[in-house]
Amino acid sequence: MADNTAKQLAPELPDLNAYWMPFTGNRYFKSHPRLITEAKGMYCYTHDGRKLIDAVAGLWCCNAGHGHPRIVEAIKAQAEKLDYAMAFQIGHPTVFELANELTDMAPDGIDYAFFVNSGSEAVDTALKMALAWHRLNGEGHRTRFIGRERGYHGVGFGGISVGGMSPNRKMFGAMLPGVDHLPHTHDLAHNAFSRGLPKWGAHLAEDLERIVALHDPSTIAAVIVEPIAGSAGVLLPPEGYLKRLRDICDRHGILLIFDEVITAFGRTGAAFGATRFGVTPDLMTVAKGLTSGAVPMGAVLASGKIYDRFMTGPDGAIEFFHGYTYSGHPLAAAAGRAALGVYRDEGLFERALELEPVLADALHSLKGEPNVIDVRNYGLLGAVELQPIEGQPTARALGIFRDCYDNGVIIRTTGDTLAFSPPLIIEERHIETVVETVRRSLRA
Ligand code: PXG
Repeated sequence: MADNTAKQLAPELPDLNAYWMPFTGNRYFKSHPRLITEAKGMYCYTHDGRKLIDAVAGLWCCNAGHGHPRIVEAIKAQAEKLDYAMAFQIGHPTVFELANELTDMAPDGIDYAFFVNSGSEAVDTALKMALAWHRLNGEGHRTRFIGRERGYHGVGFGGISVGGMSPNRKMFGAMLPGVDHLPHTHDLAHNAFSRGLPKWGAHLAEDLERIVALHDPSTIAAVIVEPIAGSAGVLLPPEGYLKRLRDICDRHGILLIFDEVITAFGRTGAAFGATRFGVTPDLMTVAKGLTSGAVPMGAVLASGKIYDRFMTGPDGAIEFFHGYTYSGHPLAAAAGRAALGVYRDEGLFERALELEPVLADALHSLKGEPNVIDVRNYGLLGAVELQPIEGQPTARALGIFRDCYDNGVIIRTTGDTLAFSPPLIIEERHIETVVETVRRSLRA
C-alpha cells in the first residue's frame, strides 16, 4: 500500500463481544473500538480509515517496521516448506542457524540460545535455569530471587513474582516464595530531565548488599533486572549502576539475569543493552524484536558457564526438563533469521544510535509544556512523564493517548507517563510529527 492512502472505511466490524482482550479496558474498548487492519513500515491503518504513525513499534517489538518484505517472504517460504517439526529429540535446520546468528551477535561469553514463545516464557525459563544450575553445583539451597520494584518480567508466576508492578501482582495470591526486591532507580528530585543516563543513583545498587546480608548469600539464586525498565515508563539505570550489580553478584556467587525483552535488537543503539552498557549478565531474556514482532518468539541466551554445567549427566539423558511444543517453531525461526538479517544489512542498530540525539532533542523540547514533569531518553526509547490529575491517576496520559490516536499517532502510556519506542526505521520527519502531535495535545 502506498504510504499516503488511508484505507476505506471497513464496511462492518466483527462482533466484538467474545474476545476477552489482554491488559485492556474491555468495556471501554468495545464501545470505542480501535482496530488496526493493515500496517506497513512506520504506519498502521485502522478500520475507520485512519493512517497512524506507530511510535511504539507495535508493543515495543516491530523494530524493522511493519511488514518488512524480507521477513514476510521468509515466513511464507518457511510455511510452504516446513510448517512444524517436533521440537523435542528432533530439530530443523532454521532454528540452529538462528541460534548461531543470535549468539554471534551477543556479548562475548554468551554462546547458547534456548527458544521459547514469549518474553514471559523466557523469564520463567531463565529463573528455572538459575535454580537448576545451582542445584547441579551442589547449591540447591540457593532458591531466592531478587527482582526490582517497578520491574516488568511478563505475566507468568515467576515473572510477576520477581516483577514489581503491584497491579500485576495483587490479584494473584502468594506467587513464588522467597523473592525480594531492589528499590527502583527512578528519582525525579535528582534526575528530572536527564538526557541519557542519569548521573545520580549508582549507589542504589548497594541495596543489593543489604538484601544479600539479610537473607545470606547462600540462599540467593539470581538477581533479575531490565537494563532499562520499559513497561514502568522507561526508567533508566544511573551511570555505573548495572556494573555495581554485576560486581555484587560476582562477589556472592549469585547469577545476574538481564531481561532484555525490550532493550535487545537495537532499541538502545546496540544489539543488546548489555552491549551498550558494557556489562555482561549470565543469562539474558529476549523476545519482541527477535522476529521484529512478526511471529511470537523469545529466547534465553546463556553463557557457557551455565550451559556447560548442564552438559554433564549420562550420555543420552535429557539435561534440562523444560521446553515448549513451539520452542524454535519453524515460522518463528525463519522470521527471526530474516529480522536479524534486516537489522544487519540495513544497519538499523547504528541508525538507532545516530537518531538517539534527534529523538532526545525532540522529546526534551517538550520541557515546559503543560504538566510535563520529566523527559527521559536513551537509544530509541523515550518517555514524557506528566503530573497526574488530582484523584485520577492515569487519566491525563490516557487522554493524551486518545487525542494522539485521533490525530494520527500511536503512543503508549503507563501510569501518567507517555512512552515512545518507534521502529528503528523511523525518520526525522516522523519524529517531528510525533512530538508536535504530543505538544498540541498537551496544550489542548
Ligand atoms: N520482560 C520484559 C522486560 C518485557 O518488557 C516481558 C518480559 C514479557 O513478554 P511477553 O512477550 O510475554 O509479553 C515484557 C513485555 C507495555 C508492554 O507497553 C510491555 C510488554 C508487553 C506488553 C506491553 O508496557 N513487555
